[in-house]
Amino acid sequence: MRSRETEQGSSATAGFLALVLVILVVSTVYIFVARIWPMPPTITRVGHWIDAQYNLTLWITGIIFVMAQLGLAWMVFRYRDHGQKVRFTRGSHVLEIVWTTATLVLFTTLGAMAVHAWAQVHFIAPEPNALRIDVMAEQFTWNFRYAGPDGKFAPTAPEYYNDSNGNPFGINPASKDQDDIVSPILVVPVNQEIELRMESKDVIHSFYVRELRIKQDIVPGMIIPIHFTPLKIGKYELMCAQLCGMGHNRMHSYLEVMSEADFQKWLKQQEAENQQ
Ligand SMILES: [Cu+2]
Repeated sequence: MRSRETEQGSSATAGFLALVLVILVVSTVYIFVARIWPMPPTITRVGHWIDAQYNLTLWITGIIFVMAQLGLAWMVFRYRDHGQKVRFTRGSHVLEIVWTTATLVLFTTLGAMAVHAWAQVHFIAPEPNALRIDVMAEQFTWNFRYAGPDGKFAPTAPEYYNDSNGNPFGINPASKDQDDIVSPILVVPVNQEIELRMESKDVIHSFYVRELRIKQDIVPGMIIPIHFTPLKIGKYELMCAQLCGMGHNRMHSYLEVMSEADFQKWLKQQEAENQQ
C-alpha cells in the first residue's frame, strides 16, 4: 500500500479499457464463427465468386482486426500509469511507411481480385438472348415490365405515369403497342440470363436480393442495367436497401424463379388479364 501512495498511479482505467477491448474482440469473433446471421445460399455463379472473395477478405481483415485490437489492449495495459515518469516519443517513420504500404498493397490486391466478379455484373454486357425486364422503383413499390407477346417494349413518357390507372411506367396510351406486361413481382425463368434496366421515378432506391448477391442503387434520371442468371427455382425476397422515405419498410417484393414451362404459363396468364 505504501508504494501505491508514493507512486500515485492507477491501473484501473487502463485495466478496464483493456478488458473492454478483449470483450469486444471475443464477441465480434463469436458472431462470425457461430454464424449467427448467415447469408442464404446464393443462386448464381457470380454469387459464388462474390462469396469466395467475401470470405477471403473476411479472413484477412478478421485476423488483422484480432491482432490489432489485442495488441492495443496489451499496449494500454502494459504502459498503464503506475506513477512512472512520462516519456515523449515521435513514433517511427519506418514503421509508418511499412504499415501504410502493407495496407495499400493488401487492399489494392483484394480489389484487383474482385474485379472479375464485379465486371460480370456491371461492365460486361449481357448475352444477346438475355431476357430484358424493365424495373420502375417508386415510393414505395416495385414495378416490373415485360415486352409482351410482340417482344417489343411500348414507348413511354413521364407525362403518362399513372399508378392508379395501372400505368406506372407511363406507356403512351396512343401507342398501338398495348401488350406490355406490368407486374408487382419479378418473375423469371430458371437458367436464363436476365437483364434488368432499372429506373426510379422519385428518389434513390436500391435493388437488393440477397441470393443474387446484388445490391444496386437506382438513381432518378438514369437507366441502370444489371444482369444475372438464376440457377435455382424458388421465391426470394426482394427489398429496397436504400432509406427512401417514410414507407421504405413497405418497399418489398419477390423474385420468383420458375421453370421455363411455368414461366410461359405465367406470361399467358398475365396476357389474358391484360386483355380483360
Ligand atoms: Cu425504396
